[in-house]
Amino acid sequence: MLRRDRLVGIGLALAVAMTLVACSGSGSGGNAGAGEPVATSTVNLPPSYKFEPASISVKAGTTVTWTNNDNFTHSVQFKDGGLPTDPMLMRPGEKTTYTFATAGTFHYQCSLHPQNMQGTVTVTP
Ligand SMILES: [Cu+2]
Repeated sequence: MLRRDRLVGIGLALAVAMTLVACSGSGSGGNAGAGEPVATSTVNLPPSYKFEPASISVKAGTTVTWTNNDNFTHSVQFKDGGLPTDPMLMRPGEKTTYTFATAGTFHYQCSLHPQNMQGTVTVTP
């Protein structure tokens, strides 16, 4: 119980710190990097437990391909935007695809490791 309370405390502290960083970085536009979507239609899952790049941008009508090069089964599960929410599972060496028909910002996760694996697809008209 004590341990969980401490973890929650650390989590809150991290959230506050990240908010501060985000605020200080906005305006001048100096921090290209972390949050900038990469213009690509392919996402790699290298060892271990990550989408790379985690944030991509494509034009509407583009088919995005995720390739699992990790040694564990992962999935792509959409979280919003009215997209199908059934996880698309990929065993090691497998790939999955999805065609984004309409513009918007779509968040997804690995349904098996949502705490480590989050991604975003920004679809432009
Ligand atoms: Cu996973």
